[in-house]
Amino acid sequence: MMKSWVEKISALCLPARVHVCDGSEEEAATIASEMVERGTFVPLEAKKRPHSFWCHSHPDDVARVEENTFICSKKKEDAGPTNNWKDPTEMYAMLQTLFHGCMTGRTMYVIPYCMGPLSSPLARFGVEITDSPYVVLNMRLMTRMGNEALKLMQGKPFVPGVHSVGMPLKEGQKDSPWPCNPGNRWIVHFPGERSIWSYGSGYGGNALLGKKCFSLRIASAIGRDEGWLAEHMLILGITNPQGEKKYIAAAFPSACGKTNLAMLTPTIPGWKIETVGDDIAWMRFGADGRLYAINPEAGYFGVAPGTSMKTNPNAMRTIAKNTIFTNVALTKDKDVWWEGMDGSFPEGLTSWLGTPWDKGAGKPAAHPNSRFTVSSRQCPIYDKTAEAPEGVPISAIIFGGRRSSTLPLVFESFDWAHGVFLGASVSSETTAAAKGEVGKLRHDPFAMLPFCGYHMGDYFAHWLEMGKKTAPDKLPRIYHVNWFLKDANGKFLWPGFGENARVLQWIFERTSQRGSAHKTAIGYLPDALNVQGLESVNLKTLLTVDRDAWRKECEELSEYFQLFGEKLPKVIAEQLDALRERL
Ligand code: SAT
Ligand code: MN
Repeated sequence: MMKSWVEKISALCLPARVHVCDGSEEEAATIASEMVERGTFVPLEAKKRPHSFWCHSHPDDVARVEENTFICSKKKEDAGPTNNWKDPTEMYAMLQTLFHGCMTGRTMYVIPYCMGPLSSPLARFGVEITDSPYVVLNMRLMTRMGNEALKLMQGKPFVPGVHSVGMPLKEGQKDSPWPCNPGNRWIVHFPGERSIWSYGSGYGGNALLGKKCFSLRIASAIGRDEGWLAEHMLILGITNPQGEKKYIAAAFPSACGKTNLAMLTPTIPGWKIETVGDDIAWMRFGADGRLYAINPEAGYFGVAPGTSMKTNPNAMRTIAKNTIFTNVALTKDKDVWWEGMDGSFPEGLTSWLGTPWDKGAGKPAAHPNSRFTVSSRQCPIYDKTAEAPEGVPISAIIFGGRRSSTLPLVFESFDWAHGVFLGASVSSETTAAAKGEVGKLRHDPFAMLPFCGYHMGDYFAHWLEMGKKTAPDKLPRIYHVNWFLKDANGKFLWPGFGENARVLQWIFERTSQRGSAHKTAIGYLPDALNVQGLESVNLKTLLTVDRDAWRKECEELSEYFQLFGEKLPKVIAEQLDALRERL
């Protein structure tokens, strides 16, 4: 099946050669040295950061492109109002023209890969065809890729994905270090036949098809059909001083701190956090009626700026070697740098644009969406159970976003349906992870707005259905958090990072029927938080329900929910009515 598909794509894209990736170290080393030769990669100083590379993209190819992302379901109403849609037959015909000869002069790489631990019954296979060696090396870190996956996928279904940078090379034409086609980008999903086509971008989620395209957009559609969940969630293990361990999944929009929370170093004595995943969770009910999660990925594609020994020491240790850095700044002595890294800024920086950086220019040296790509196994707190085939049992699900007001630091839902309503109600200020304005408040239900492969109203309904699959006491409890509240002077009210462990402690205790809380109009709020050793925080402001602001929030939500028309589950509308009543 795979062979004939590869031949068909090769006949369409007309590459100069075809290379089936085995995933070996030798293969990666060869590709990396070719990229050094071509000027895409700069090797970093081996004594400081062994086997690591710096590269920078085309200045217009720096983030996900939501306006060029399509869900081509048979019927428009199945893509819903939050996705771009085109008729699949028309789109397919357009893609045949677009991809015709698009790999001329290039190598076509065939990447067999597995999302999820190789031995997991929850894992799924994919094959990405790409003409980008950068994609090959990133997919090698982000997925289980190569011979092993290829062997296991024999006779099993796989999600085919075709990716091209969209820049064929004419005879004798010199390649550019970051080939792409910013004027002509298409990130296309066919959830019906479960396939992906991506053209014109070489960056992140646009090009690494195992990530958002497969593990969220296509997988969410598979999950709806098969009764499981594909979510934009980190997964962490948390152990209390008595040695009791639980797992928590948390959904935040892109670049809102999932990696930092997943790798958190608690400031409270005796507590321990371990990382299962930092971006995506696939969850289904186990035989015991509990919800189990796996992380389909094998690496982190994390935001670099702001990452430091102070904010995320585990991430800093993870990226000490074998890491690809994209769009960060390069130091004189061939190491990497970004805004928010420890210490003073080094002289003689090369900016993410590849040019000498002038401190006075008022522009950051690293792009705000610059990233590191690294294998999970290098994380010093990588959870031993992260590779467990059956996944880990989830005790709590957290939703959150960047909100400067209204949403308190933490609150708990009354029950599953109310929790689903909280997920549907998430809004967050936009970040540099997607092309477009930064800092603008937008609705981002379940942090899945750019990643849901079908109608968002049906997605809400699917979540509600999931809650009926087991006994209520077996369901994870659902929370909403907001680390980003600001005071009147625009200063953050909560210190965040390692101190977020205090909030996780309350959640941990609540799921053990211990933490105390009082009922409010919006949910259960903590009676108290462990703030021992924390310098003056205004807990009162962090844990209040501002009724006027919440009434406005309801008006806002009521207007937003109209977008889903008939597809808005009645339960969600009722939850909103009930909230209004309580206010
Ligand atoms: O570029 S990615 O989609 O992988 C990053 C993100 O937006 O979460
Ligand atoms: Mn993400």
